[in-house]
Amino acid sequence: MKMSFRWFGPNDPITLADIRQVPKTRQIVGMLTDIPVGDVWPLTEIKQLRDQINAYGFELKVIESVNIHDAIKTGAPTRDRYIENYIQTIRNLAKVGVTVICYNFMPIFDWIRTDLNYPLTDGSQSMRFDLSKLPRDPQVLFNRIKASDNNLMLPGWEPERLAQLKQLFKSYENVSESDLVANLKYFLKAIIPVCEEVGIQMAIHPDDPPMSLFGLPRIYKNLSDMKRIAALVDSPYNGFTICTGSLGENTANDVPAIIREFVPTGRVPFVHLRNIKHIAPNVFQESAHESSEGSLDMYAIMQALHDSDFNGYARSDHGRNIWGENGRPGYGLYDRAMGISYLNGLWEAIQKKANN
Ligand SMILES: [Mn+2]
Repeated sequence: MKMSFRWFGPNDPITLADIRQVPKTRQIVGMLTDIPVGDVWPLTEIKQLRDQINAYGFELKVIESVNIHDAIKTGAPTRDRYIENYIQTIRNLAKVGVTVICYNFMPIFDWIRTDLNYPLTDGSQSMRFDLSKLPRDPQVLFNRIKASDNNLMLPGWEPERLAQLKQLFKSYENVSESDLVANLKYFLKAIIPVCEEVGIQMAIHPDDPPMSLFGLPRIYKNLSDMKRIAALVDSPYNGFTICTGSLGENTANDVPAIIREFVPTGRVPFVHLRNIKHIAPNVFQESAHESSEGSLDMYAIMQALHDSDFNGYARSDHGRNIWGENGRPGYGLYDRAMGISYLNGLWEAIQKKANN
């Protein structure tokens, strides 16, 4: 397991010098934040990013995310142009040594929470989802999210794109779940041969939360969805990100079992490790990583990864805002760093026990 840390580039209040002090973490999960969704990522900018990251002794092997234009997801006539752009971005990323691209195929919103700075009883703040608090009008949710982003760009909530929210929703009006699957297949059929050629594994991220909201279709919610996606293009380059939090948000999902079934297939190059606490049906909040703090058994999850010989990239996922840090919701420094130490501790113990 190669532990990594997600970094949002030079505008991230967390610096590479900060991250360098997190033990046993030598990978940066990077992205370019200033490229409009659908445009080609220029090679010069990618090289610049890699050089910045290398200068601090980190590797850049994983990109999260290269987001997918809605024309591809809706199957609009313009999609081929955006797929061509995506292929060029894949080629450019391969040139600097990237081997994994995390992406998602969620309509309009990358992820949804109803509260980004929910006060926990210990004085920290975390993200929370409560279905009963979801406004009927997505614009109201967007305004609420914008108002609580601590003035930091939130991935997947780009104001330029979401300014056209009504129009975006209209473009999905006739897109059913099976249409969305067919559109994913069309996209994968076009890009996976290039991925095979240049050695980049695609890793789709689960829907977050794994349920339909605002009437939008969702296609990566559970194990059977994974089997369906895997069969669309039968190639190890058509891979998955297993996000323990996103999948764990549905209590019916057995996350260690999903790991045990899918990691041995070689289709999982990237894992997001976080805990969530179920409060009531359709109400959860993001907790500290420790098993005792949430509803997921992180020890069982790490054991499942170990037993499946997981050798890919992992990162601690969303943390709380603690110790007065006013960071990007989910992406502060302190709690993610503590999460890494905990996860590395579990991993070391599991490894030593197995080798005895
Ligand atoms: Mn995730």
